[in-house]
This record gives sequence, structure tokens and C-alpha cells, in this order.
Amino acid sequence: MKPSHIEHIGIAVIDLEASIAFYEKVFDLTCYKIEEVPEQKVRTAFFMIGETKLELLESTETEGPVGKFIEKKGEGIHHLAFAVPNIEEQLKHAEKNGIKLIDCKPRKGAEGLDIAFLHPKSTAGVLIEICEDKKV
Ligand code: CMX
Repeated sequence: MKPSHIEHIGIAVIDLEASIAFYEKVFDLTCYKIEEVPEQKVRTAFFMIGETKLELLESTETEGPVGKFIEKKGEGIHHLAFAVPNIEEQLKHAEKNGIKLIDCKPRKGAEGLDIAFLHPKSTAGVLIEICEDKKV
């Protein structure tokens, strides 16, 4: 599969409002959206740095994926999201090539994107999300 660009960098945070204030104060960035994704048990906040998007992720439940991550590793970089064309085909291709999938089919993520995660055990320890914006 060939991603076109990094769609976003996901950062796990304990306190979304405090982290938004940090990025706004220290880096003079503007949070352009806060969105809850109940299915993923997260609240997200978005910033653009030039053409690169940062996604802050706060867990809404300790048992959610981000809550578990923070409990184990603390705050920090959580995942990289690669924009790909035809996400369904990419998932089939990845599976055929022995990559363990977290999502066999795309589901809806923040900002209306179709998203799917590849398991970090299959991707050298980096949680990789592939995503497609079907609206464009
Ligand atoms: N980066 C690297 N490794 C990770 C990881 C991460 N972000 N999250 C978990 N792992 C590792 C764990 O440390 C664990 O390793 P060990 O077995 O060596 O202890 C292993 O992966 C399994 O982790 P787990 O939490 O015990 O088990 P699960 O398989 O249930 O969950 C994962 C792992 C990655 C599937 C889960 O954390 C997940 O689904 N994350 C994605 C959810 C997410 O980020 N949603 C936000 C989407 C918002 C959007 O962008 O739209």
C-alpha cells in the first residue's frame, strides 16, 4: 500500500483542556475542533501545523483503548495515521501480507474519516491507522 501523506499524529493525553491550552499557549496553535468518538471511548481535539494535523486523544473511560494505553505507558504519541486510497483494498492487501488487523473493515473515526487500525505487534511496535476521506 502507498499512503499519500500522514493524515494525523495521534497523541494520548490525560486532560484534553489542559493539553489544548498547552499547544495554544506554547506554540500559538488554534484548536479548530473538539469531537467525541463514543465508539472509541475518546474525546479528540485537532490542530494544524502547516499541512500536518495533530489529534489529541483523551479517554472517556479507563477501560477504553487510550485509557489502557495511558495506564501502561503514560501520555505520549499514540498512533500515526496514513491517508490511503481505497481503504478496503488496502486492508485486504495488508491481511494477505500477514499483517494482523485490528479492524477487518473500516469504521467511522473522528472528522468523518473511514479508519482502520493495524496491530502494533505486526508493525514494529507503532500503532498505525490507515484512513480515507470518502467526502473528497
Ligand atoms: N502503540 C504501540 N503499542 C501499543 C499501543 C500503541 N498505541 N496500544 C497498545 N499497544 C500494545 C500494548 O502495549 C500491548 O503490548 P504487550 O502485549 O507487549 O503488552 C499490545 O499492543 C496489546 O495491547 P492491549 O491494550 O493489551 O490489547 P488490545 O489488543 O485490546 O488493544 C489496540 C490494542 C492497539 C488494538 C488498542 O489500543 C486500539 O484499538 N487502539 C486504537 C483505538 C484508537 O486509538 N482510537 C482513536 C481513534 C480516533 C480517530 O483517529 O478517529
